Amino acid sequence: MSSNTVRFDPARAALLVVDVQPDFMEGGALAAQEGSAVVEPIRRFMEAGHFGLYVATQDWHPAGHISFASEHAGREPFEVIDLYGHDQVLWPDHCVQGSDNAALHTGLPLKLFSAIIRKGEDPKVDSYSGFKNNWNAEGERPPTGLAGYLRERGITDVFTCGLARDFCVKWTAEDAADEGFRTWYLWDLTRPVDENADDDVRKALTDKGVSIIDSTDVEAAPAARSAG
Ligand code: VGL
Ligand code: ZN
Repeated sequence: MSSNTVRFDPARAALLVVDVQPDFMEGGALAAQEGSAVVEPIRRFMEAGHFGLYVATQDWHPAGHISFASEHAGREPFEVIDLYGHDQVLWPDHCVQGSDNAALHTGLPLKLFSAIIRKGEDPKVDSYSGFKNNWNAEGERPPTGLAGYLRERGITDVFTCGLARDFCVKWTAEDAADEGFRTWYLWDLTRPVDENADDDVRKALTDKGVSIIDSTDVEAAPAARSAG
């Protein structure tokens, strides 16, 4: 047994698969580095059946979303502006509602998802986390309802993976920890927009109490062994 093996009750554990959508992969509007490389490993990891609940998030913006650089005259993608008192990265137009590249990647076993949480629907507010929008004009971060959904399902442990490592998976994991879930970040099942951010991402997660692990640390969990 690996000394890194993590222990948890599968019935009380959920896997959150964040924004595995073609727009975040090679050829997409906002590609993470080797974004498509997570699809097959996440598929295998889901099919291994370690968890009692599988939830996906889906970045889902109306056309003309405030996070799109195209909405800000004279601005280029990846510039940072102040929005409602917080940094806002301006993105290429991406994950527009109903577009092919906004669909969940069909390489995932989509039938295993009990819920799909769409986010970024408010035209005036960005949303990285599956739990809460970014700050709105009132300085609030309106919830998506995911925390309540997980609690009502008896979930105590949340495992996170998907795209992108330095934005939506990171924010989702941080919020999961803030919501009181024991939170795990499956590093190998993520890819970054900015690979130079890896050290900062690790520190931010560790500071929040999120455990950074690899998917192989879960393989030898009790449920998986007895299922063998
Ligand atoms: C994401 C930037 C903008 C992500 C979504 O899924 O990480 N990043 N929208
Ligand atoms: Zn987005």
